[in-house]
Amino acid sequence: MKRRNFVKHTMLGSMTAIIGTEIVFGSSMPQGYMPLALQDPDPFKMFNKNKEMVVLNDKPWNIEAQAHLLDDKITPNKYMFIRNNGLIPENIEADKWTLTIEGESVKQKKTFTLAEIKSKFPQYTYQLTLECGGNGRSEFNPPAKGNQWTVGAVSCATWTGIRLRDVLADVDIADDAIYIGYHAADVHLSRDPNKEPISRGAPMSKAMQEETLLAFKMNGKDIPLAHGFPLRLVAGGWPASVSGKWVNRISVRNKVHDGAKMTGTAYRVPCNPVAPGEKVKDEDMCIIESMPVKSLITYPKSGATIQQGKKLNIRGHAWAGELEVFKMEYSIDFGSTWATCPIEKPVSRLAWQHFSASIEFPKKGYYEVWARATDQHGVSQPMVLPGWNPKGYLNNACHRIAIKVS
Ligand SMILES: Nc1nc2c(c(=O)[nH]1)N[C@H]1C(S)=C(S)[C@@H](COP(=O)(O)O)O[C@H]1N2
Ligand SMILES: [Mo]
Repeated sequence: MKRRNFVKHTMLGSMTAIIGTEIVFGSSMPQGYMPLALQDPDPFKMFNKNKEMVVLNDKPWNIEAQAHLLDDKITPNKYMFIRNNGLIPENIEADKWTLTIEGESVKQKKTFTLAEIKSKFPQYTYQLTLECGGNGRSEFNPPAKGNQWTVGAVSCATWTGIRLRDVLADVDIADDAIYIGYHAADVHLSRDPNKEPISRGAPMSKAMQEETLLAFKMNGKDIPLAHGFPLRLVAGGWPASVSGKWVNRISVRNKVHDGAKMTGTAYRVPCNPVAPGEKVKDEDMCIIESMPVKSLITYPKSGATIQQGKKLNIRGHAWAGELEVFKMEYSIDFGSTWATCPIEKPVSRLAWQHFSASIEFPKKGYYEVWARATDQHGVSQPMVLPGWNPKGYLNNACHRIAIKVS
């Protein structure tokens, strides 16, 4: 077979695979023609997401869950939000994937193949909470630009990989290292190969934590493409933007990493509170580190109706960045009084915790159930929107659901 025909043939093969049935007159399609069925891809099929997931943007793909979809203790792929800053890399060849450790603080840069990474270092599995720094952005006023996440940009899957610190220990690193920054294979929206969609990082102290992984499995399987196949960083408890997907290079820096989306208003908030809408100088902005205490009622779905005299069983999760949640409360009277309910210990550090309560309502009518978590330092979720910031990060206000008793 001539090479051109071969290319055409394999293309037809992969198109058939995606469409799911034979393209009967496929050999008559003009070369380079994209069948209509593939022109407007179905994101739910493409990413294996549940139909109730909400697409916020398709260039780049950004998809969030709804509270009731996050009911599982371990988030399955179909309910995991997708946050992309650029275009998902294409034609990844996992058997040719490498990770290079370089940067000012690396005396001798070193490259590992994915196979070496999997065989040379001990593997660990942790359940880790990943929440986008912009989760809850839609509520800020004046509004903040960016994806209008409501409550669904959070997940807690199990991640398997090696510790970043084990790889770093295998490389000759100078004493002046203070930060790491990741570089990845995704493509800038402009398709300019000299631009990176995002290149963030964390201080050495976070990079060296036991739970900071270079992961190659999610929930026991290869990481789905949209979530960083074949290799991603997972730094639970910090804004999920630190958890670089499709990672192929890590810079060990002798200064705070200055990659794309590390500066200006990106993933930074005013170091001190400001009035809504106020302009904030660059030097008065601080990088977001550990995420604040937060919780989500995942059952029932907001709007549920129950019969009078029946108890309502609610459940959900709570998390607090690097910290543990120590107390969980709910209110059915718009925050006037609160009742405590049990909160489970995390299965491992940086995993979300589960709560449940059985609620009695005094009479027929409309109610709201509000949930409030408190972290180990005694800091609670605010009932209303917390501090305004230019990009609408860190909204950890109490989650609320509507209930009718009939
Ligand atoms: N290479 C790369 N890594 C990335 C991103 C990205 O656009 N490119 N987005 C980051 C952001 S902002 C978030 S919130 C998380 C989302 O992870 P998920 O899509 O697996 O849920 O990935 C982070 N890692
Ligand atoms: Mo994010």
